[in-house]
Amino acid sequence: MLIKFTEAQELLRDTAREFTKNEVEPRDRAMDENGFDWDLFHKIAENGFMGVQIPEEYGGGGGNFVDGTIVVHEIAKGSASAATFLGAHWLGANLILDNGTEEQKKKYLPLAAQDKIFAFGLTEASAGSDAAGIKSVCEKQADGSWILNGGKAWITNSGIADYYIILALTDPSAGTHGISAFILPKDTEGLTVGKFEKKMGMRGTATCELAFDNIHLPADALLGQEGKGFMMAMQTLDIGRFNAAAICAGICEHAMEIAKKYANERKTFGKPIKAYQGISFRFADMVAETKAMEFLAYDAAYVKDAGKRCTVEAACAKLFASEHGLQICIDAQQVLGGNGYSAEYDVERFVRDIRLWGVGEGSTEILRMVVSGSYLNS
Ligand code: COS
Repeated sequence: MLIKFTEAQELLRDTAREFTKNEVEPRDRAMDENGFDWDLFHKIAENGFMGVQIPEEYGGGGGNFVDGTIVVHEIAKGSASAATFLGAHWLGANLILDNGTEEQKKKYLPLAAQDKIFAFGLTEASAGSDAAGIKSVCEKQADGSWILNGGKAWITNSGIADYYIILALTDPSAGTHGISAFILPKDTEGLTVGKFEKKMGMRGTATCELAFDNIHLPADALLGQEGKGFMMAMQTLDIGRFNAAAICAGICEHAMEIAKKYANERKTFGKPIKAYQGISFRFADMVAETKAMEFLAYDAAYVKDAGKRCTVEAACAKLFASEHGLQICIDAQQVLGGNGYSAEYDVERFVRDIRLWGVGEGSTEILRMVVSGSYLNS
């Protein structure tokens, strides 16, 4: 690999890999059937993964973005859902780390680093790709407090989160500059958690509707500057996107491992099926494309760690990983023939799981807009 991990990062990778083998992978099939696994969550928290990127002074592991990418990449090799849960938690926690006042950081980051779950609430039922089209409104009161009305949809970790970072209009006439972010604790009066979505995949993550009915928030619930919420959300999504690319790479590596074992063991016409070029060349493409996914994901994380904007790198990483990743999972399924269609061999689940990344945290169409816009207009 061109990108060289430090010794500490190699140790983190090995720790996350070991944890995934022992604790994560054995539970993934049950999570697909039963939903979010609280027992696994407690183990994730006990092992310090919740706060990998939170500075040590706030009780976290003090890692950087590459460290976070390493963790979700490894965990995705055992469970796409568990990795996606963690990535969504970090989206919320990162918003506080990057934009919070010292008081907010001291209050919330130690909780995020321990065992309180955070979620990032941007999308609404009628505003996904057009993120600036949200309708939730947060009105400032004379005493500086806020009243929040509206709702959210498709928020990963909703229904299980302790804290939501909610994006809402504070000046509906100001477009993207009229959106602000707020910290909303789960037990706030006026917050209703709706039904859990029945999803094609990623069934080990919780996804619900949220409704806000005249929620009274104190003045210090505002996160970052008033009117800067859209930009903060976009910066956070950049991080979400390169982590999503790493999750895709992890899912693909898991699918390929299962397909490789099968290709070695399964015989047709007197030979293991790996002896046929129709199968072996498939593996060549799968290996090459998965390597490219890793490069793109870690490259974007490195750019972010260097303190630079990584919007294009992150969009390229997720665009490539979501499209090629889906095809790799389908190809791995094909290697297994009829068995690939059975839940017993797991790969059908990966096809369903990875499909999320063609639409979540920036659809492939939005990512094409981001990349082509940056290239053609520069
Ligand atoms: N980092 C920092 N700033 C950013 C940014 C980023 N990644 N992306 C946009 N901005 C800034 C722009 O620079 C611009 O600032 P100024 O007005 O000060 O110049 C502002 O934010 C508005 O940007 P833009 O004009 O590009 O906004 P658009 O409404 O045209 O939206 C897209 C742009 C389509 C790219 C955005 O809405 C998007 O990413 N949509 C998908 C949302 C998504 O991923 N949803 C999934 C749900 S989250 S699970």
